[in-house]
Amino acid sequence: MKNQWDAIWINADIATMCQGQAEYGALENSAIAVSEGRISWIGELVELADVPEECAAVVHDCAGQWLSPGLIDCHTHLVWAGSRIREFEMRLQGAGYEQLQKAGGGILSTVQATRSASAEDLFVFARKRIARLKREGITTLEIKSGYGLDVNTEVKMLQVARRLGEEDAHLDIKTSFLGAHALPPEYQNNRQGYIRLIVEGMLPAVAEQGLADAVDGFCEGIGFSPSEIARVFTQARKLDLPVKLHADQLSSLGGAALAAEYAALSADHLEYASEQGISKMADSGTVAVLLPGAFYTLRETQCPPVRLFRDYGVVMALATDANPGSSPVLSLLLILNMACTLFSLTPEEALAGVTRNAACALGLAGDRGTLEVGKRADFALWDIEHPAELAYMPGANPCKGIVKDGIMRPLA
Ligand code: DI6
Ligand code: FE
Repeated sequence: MKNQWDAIWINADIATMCQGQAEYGALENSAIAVSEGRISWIGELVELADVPEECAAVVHDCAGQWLSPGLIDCHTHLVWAGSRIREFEMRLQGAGYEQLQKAGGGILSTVQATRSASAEDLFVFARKRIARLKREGITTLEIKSGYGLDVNTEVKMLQVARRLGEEDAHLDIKTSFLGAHALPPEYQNNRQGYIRLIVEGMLPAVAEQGLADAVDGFCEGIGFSPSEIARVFTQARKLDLPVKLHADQLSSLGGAALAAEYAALSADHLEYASEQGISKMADSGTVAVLLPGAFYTLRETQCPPVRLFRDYGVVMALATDANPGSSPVLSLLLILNMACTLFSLTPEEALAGVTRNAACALGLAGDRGTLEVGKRADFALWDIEHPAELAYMPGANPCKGIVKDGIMRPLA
């Protein structure tokens, strides 16, 4: 059939990231065809039934470049106002992250600025950050609320995150409601009251307006206890929202096990996760999202238990954790490098962490994260000799283009 496909990319080496095949699921001298935004054919060029011009309406010659699935940043806090530069300087002079938080700085200083900012300002600030991330081949990202801590500002943040996705044809955005991020100043002596506000006020409002794709929490000494998070998660599940958790980042509170009990999509950070918690994550299929940008910024010394994740078959994803305090990182490729250098992931594990496994962490594995027939035609083009280079040379940015929903998009 002539022109059975909308477009085809030929002369590419393709890291499909499909499991159980060659390293990186690699196909050399290959082609990928798309129709109506989905992958309709993928294989070696010699297997094409006809010359490319007869197969598809548009032919793109990749001239030997590599293709990979569009990258996915599955954990960010990209919507915020204000500046934490002073805090950065104070930390360099020895102040601790937890100490600054307890003194009313840290997350709470961003809360104050975010409450005061207009939705329009928040949108403009976040769009600029996203433009930087996108240059490195990102086609899907997640954004959390959590700098509002009152009903109106949490709703405002999530509306901004939704609008960022709606107004950008090159990018899909998933949102997470993170009301349980910190105790706001007006509830300093009323923890139970704040949890009640989340459960009875914020969650129903967010669910009713369809503003969140998942519910997150910060289970930590400076955040919320496992029993407080459990109340939030119970309500989330009642409202049919999946959960995820900032777990065991700075101390071992049993966050990994708690996340698993609620069949969380992911548990994130996990430096202090216990073997028992990891075993439960394996049973519940909860993804371990590792965030080396926060580990690096806070000069942590305890690495996440990568060997145990491998032994138990817990899938590992990677993300920037882009936020103004603990991970002011706007490069996902730098995160690949950090994951290899700091946490000893292999470059292949690192790339799987921002493609196949990041899709799992967002509940999108059936739709994206690997290049195979039927999945979304989201991919990135790279000027590299081998996919390991994506983790090898921070700052190099070899991204030459993005295809989103089957359409070539110029790099910003
Ligand atoms: N863990 C983090 O790494 C960020 N939030 C969280 O729960 C930090 C957010 C911030 O410092 O502004
Ligand atoms: Fe985070």
